[in-house]
Amino acid sequence: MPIVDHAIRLITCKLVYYGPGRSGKTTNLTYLHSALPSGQVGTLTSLATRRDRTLFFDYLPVDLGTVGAYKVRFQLYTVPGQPYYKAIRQLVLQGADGVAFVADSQRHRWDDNIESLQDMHASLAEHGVDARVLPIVLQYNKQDLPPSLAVNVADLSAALNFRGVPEFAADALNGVGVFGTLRSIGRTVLRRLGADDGTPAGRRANAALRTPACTPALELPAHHDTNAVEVHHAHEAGVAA
Ligand SMILES: Nc1nc2c(ncn2[C@@H]2O[C@H](COP(=O)(O)OP(=O)(O)OP(=O)(O)O)[C@@H](O)[C@H]2O)c(=O)[nH]1
Ligand SMILES: [Mg+2]
Repeated sequence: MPIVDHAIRLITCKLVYYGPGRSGKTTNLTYLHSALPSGQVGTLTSLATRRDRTLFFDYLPVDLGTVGAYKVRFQLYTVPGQPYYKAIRQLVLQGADGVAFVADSQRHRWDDNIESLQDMHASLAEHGVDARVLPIVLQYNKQDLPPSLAVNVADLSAALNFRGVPEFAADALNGVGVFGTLRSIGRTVLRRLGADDGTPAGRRANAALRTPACTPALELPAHHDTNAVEVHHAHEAGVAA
């Protein structure tokens, strides 16, 4: 659940980039760190092996404007994708308000994507999180590679997107689809926060976020995403950019 601090009017949300090893999770954060204005982005903390594999996690705080009178901060984490870091993945995933699943489009990674998605669902279930209500977006990364090496978006979607969540074609190395992915997951998380969860505390806490004027409009430079392809708009209807 996002943390809403009414005293300093700050909403903090945890977003986790999940996916198989070497799919490009760290590359997403590296791009965001280099492309966002310094006032919006904090220090990128990476705990990596000598060969640049994520060892524990990467962490990047980003401020993405305001919703109503509240400042919005996203704490972005990546999990280590290598199979034997399962316990660390579970730790990092705990308490996530939303997940960006970064799939590797390379043909030889087909099974790894499916396995990683299953692994994520199993971890969520183990912690009592209903994956059907947790905001998730899919990113099909490395779409810059030629068709001889990369699976096309339609086939990836058919295999991975059984929930019909928002999905993005990406080339994270060059930033294509990176902001689109973050904007989409961020908006979904904030909309969920603004939704009436039925509890008195939830109603009080979220009232400020439920007016039409508070439609989440996250401050991310649009021009970086001109080549981005959002494949579906399943959960995006009626939401301002
Ligand atoms: N061609 C291409 N290469 C990419 C893309 N994104 C990432 N890579 C490369 O893929 C490799 C792995 O990227 P990382 O971002 O370290 O992958 P990761 O998912 O963080 O990997 P783990 O930390 O081991 O889980 C690096 O060599 C990147 O340069 C992309 O969109 N296209
Ligand atoms: Mg990594």
